[in-house]
Amino acid sequence: MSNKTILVTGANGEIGHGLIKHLSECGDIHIIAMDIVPIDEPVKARCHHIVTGDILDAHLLETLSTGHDFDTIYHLAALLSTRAERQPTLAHHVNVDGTLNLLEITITQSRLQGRRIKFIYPSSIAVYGLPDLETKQRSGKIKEDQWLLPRTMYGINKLYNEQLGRYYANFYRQLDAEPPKGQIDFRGIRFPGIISAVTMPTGGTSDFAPEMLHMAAKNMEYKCFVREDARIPFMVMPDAITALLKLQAAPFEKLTQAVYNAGAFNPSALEISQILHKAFPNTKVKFDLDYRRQAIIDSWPADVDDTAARRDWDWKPEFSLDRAFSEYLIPAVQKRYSANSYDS
Ligand code: AKB
Repeated sequence: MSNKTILVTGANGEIGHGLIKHLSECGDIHIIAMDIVPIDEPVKARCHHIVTGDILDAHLLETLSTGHDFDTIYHLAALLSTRAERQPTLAHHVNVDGTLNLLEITITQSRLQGRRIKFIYPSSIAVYGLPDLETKQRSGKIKEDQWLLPRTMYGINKLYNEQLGRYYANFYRQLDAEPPKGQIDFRGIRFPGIISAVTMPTGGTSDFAPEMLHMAAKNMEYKCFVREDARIPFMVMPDAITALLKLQAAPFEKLTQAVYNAGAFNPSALEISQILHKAFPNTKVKFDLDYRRQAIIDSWPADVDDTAARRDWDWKPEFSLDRAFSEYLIPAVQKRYSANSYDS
């Protein structure tokens, strides 16, 4: 990967931090980073150009597009599931209209450059909607085309954006005399909950796992908003970054679908608390149910079938549940929160 120009939206978010760190270590890549809030200094230092602005500002995006030739766009900016339930109209604007704006500049770029531009999109297990707990327990690993009945605004936005991506890649302006076919190479991953040792997520419903980890490491009691038996798939941030980079690098001809599941492990909330208890004996987790957030978790699959990703672009998580905690999460948070080394 040399002399490429990559645009990352939502650059200051959890995935943005890890992705930009990795991209900046990969060689001669020009990273253009955009976020609605000022980008943190360490991330900024790794980028060639920084834009503080809103993806809803189409004019700003057009100006940005005029000044750069993008090879790939990682569109990470989004309002996550819990936040989106509290502000559904705003979520729809940011998640859908923002994505539409990005797809529009991608089409313009492909026309100007006369080639296909990659659009890498983090979708989510929130696109699924199991009707009840019994069905969830019975259904096992969910395939990409099953239970696409999301019950959250965020899940609806993600599912619709996947369709938008397919449309822009295959059918954009299909009634034109010469439709500009195949100019966007849209590739998506339906991510499970992601756990990072470095950053704390905000606004998600899968946040109970990373919150439990960071609170245990800080020796503080955690009120867990889901039941002990709550179970959804998770992966650690390094694997999420690997997945994005592998999907980006995969040859076009090998991809048999636009959007892929990618799994790693799927512990219950109780199992996570037990692992943490072994590492941090003072861990105090109080299961204090928020039945409305639990209902969202109950509608998400207990596990996903990622056969297609394994076959098409060689997806294989490096971290199993055991390795995730023993080799990455626990040592990293221990280091992070060791005496005087943190401020929150
Ligand atoms: C959320 O909880 O909203 C996200 C997700 C599972 O996409 N982490």
